[in-house]
Amino acid sequence: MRFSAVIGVIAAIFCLTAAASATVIGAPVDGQLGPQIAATPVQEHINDFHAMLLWIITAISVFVLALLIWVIVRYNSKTNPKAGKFSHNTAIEMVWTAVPILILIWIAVPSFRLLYFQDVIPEADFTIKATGNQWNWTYVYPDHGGFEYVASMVPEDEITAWPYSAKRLLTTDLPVVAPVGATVRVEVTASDVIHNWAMPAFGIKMDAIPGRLNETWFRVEKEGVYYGQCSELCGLLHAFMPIEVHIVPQDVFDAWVEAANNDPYAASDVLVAYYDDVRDSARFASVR
Ligand SMILES: [Cu+2]
Repeated sequence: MRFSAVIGVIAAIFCLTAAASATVIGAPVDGQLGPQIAATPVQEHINDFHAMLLWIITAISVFVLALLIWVIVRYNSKTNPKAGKFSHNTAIEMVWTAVPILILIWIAVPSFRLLYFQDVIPEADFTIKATGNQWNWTYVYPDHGGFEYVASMVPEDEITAWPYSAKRLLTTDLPVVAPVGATVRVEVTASDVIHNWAMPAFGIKMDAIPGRLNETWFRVEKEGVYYGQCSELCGLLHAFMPIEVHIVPQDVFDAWVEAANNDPYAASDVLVAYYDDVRDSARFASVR
């Protein structure tokens, strides 16, 4: 996992420079290789599986390349002027049938295990319903009084004045908020055409289909801001309906829920106040 460690360090450096207030964890990084840093157990498993596949395909590619070079060097018309007349070798044919089957079984076992791990939702603490619209997301918190709001992308000219850390094409005016360590079930659907609720750091890419309710889940152990995007081509402004998730301590979440039940469109003030607090105490600590 040295590869993901490198990504982690890059992400950490990025966070240090970008975090004016809220800590951005789940976001793309300039020059990034490989997937985003894993924020959920699902994405951790995906990263492990990805690393395993990378070793396997590298070994196969190197082996095939070596065979090709050997054949080119050893059996060209100069070094091997008199070609052999045989056309079968039972032993080698059995090997080249059996070995790929064994490799596929070796891949299939962890692959199916991962698939079920993603698919079977553990006992959830609460549910968030995400509905894709052309071109924004509607969120409902049915277990917290059923408040509802529409999250739209913050336009580029408003990014610099945004009250907490904001990223071009990724920040939404109202984020999804969840407490740290909570198991959250996400119900995903759409109102018009097919969209996709995708959060790279969570290992989620779930189709949002009109008339159908898909389910997925996440559990994030690290407080911070995570970004995703619609990942199913849904029309003209497909690239401009991002997803922003804030993972906050339980008491901040409770305060946000209370505020959202009064007015979801003003509830972000709770987050702004919290990030200001964190920033001030960080400053205070560094002064001391
Ligand atoms: Cu889309």
